[in-house]
Amino acid sequence: MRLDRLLKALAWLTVGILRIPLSAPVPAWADEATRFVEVEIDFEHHWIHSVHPFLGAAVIDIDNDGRFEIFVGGGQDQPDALFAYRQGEFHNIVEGTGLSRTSATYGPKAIDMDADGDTDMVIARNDGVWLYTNDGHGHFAEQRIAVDLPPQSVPFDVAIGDVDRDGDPDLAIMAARQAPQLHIFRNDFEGRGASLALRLVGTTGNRDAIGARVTVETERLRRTKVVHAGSGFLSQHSKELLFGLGTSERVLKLTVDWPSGHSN
Ligand SMILES: [Ca+2]
Ligand SMILES: [Ca+2]
Ligand SMILES: [Ca+2]
Repeated sequence: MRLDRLLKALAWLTVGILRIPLSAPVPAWADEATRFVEVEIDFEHHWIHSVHPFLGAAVIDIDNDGRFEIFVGGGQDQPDALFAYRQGEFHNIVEGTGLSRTSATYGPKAIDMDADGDTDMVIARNDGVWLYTNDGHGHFAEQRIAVDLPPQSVPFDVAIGDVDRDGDPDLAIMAARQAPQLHIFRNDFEGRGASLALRLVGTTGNRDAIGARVTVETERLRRTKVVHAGSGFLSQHSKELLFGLGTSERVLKLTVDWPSGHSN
């Protein structure tokens, strides 16, 4: 190709690339529910060179009102934050929840560890892995999990999956710097409630059903979860949605709102 033709082609490509985000039509499937609006959150991460930077956030409904809150991990000497979206603004409501510490947070995970129907949190911090048990009203009891990690290793993140297929969530902890780096811990919580595991397969939208919203209703409770992709630092939960149902005996209704807009 002659040089002038090559330059013309490059110029056309450049213009084309620049124009794409400005002029591309909104796809037909992108209705109001799938467009994004930027809303500022009042949170600036403290990062110092002696610890690793901010790595994690989690979406959790702390008080079972069907509206999700957002947990944001803090840096060294910085409290974690928990944002509730009310009247078009995010408000930090972490105070009084028992969720915050000032050690650097690497990987927060929202999961009902004891399957009592209230979503708990497991948080990997630079001083260990911590369990926060939810009382169902958004107040959490803190307990350091006795995981046996090699000395000098740092728990960078926690991924959740039912490894032994008994219905409760087990933990995969990535503790970098020392081999072995991956540690699996089985959940043997005594007296746990009933549980339901769902694996969604999309047929008209994305096959992993990422973005699908599932609501389970029993004779005692109503819980909603969303299928997420990626979680924290270099980790990913299993794609099953694990519902803790407490003392429920029957699922009365199960609704799936697919990202395509369809419902079942
Ligand atoms: Ca809520
Ligand atoms: Ca729980
Ligand atoms: Ca299990």
